[in-house]
Amino acid sequence: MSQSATREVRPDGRLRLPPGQRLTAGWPVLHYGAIPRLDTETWRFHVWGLVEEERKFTWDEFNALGNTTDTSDIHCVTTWSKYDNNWEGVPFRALYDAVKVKPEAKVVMVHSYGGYTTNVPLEDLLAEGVLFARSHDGEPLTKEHGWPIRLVVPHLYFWKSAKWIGGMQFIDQDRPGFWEMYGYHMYGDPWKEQRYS
Ligand SMILES: Nc1nc2c(c(=O)[nH]1)N[C@H]1C(S)=C(S)[C@@H](COP(=O)(O)O)O[C@H]1N2
Ligand SMILES: [Mo]
Repeated sequence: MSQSATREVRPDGRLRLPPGQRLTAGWPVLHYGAIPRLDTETWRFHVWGLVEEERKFTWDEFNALGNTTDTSDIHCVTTWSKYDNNWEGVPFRALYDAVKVKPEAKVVMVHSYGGYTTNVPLEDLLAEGVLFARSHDGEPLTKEHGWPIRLVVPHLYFWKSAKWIGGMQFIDQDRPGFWEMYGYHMYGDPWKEQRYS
């Protein structure tokens, strides 16, 4: 990657490459534990907590919520970044509109098949570019990258982008997810280098 690429400036005036990051050409695979065995017949997306009605969406119901594409950069806390990822899937906003979230809900505990969790403020999930991605650069997600669907939260470190996502629990107070319990930052803004707390 050329020097100029790493000095690129974003429309908001911040450097495109957050501090302490370096560009990678490939796409590393990073997760704790084994890849869960899933199939779209039995897959469900469970929504519970501070919502009017608890729901379990089937694969078809979930995908019928809406469709969107977004291109964004990945910033992993272990210092690799990967530019221009083309994602396609269900926008978070479509799920949000479908489940009638109670006003007390402030945070979402994201749950993945296999037991991984991560906490994200509701406001951040409603930001531009947040989606449940089924495909990356025009190809279905591979198993190691989160098939059949993963969360993508482009403006936070990539550990918030849970692979093999299976549910969201709406809660009124922030609490740590899996890596957050082991010292990762509760929020994780790459431009503020909120890596560990
Ligand atoms: N379910 C699950 N999702 C996860 C993780 C995990 O361990 N389990 N690791 C996170 C971390 S730390 C990173 S950096 C990214 C890596 O995604 P990738 O393997 O597609 O690059 O997934 C995130 N999502
Ligand atoms: Mo990570």
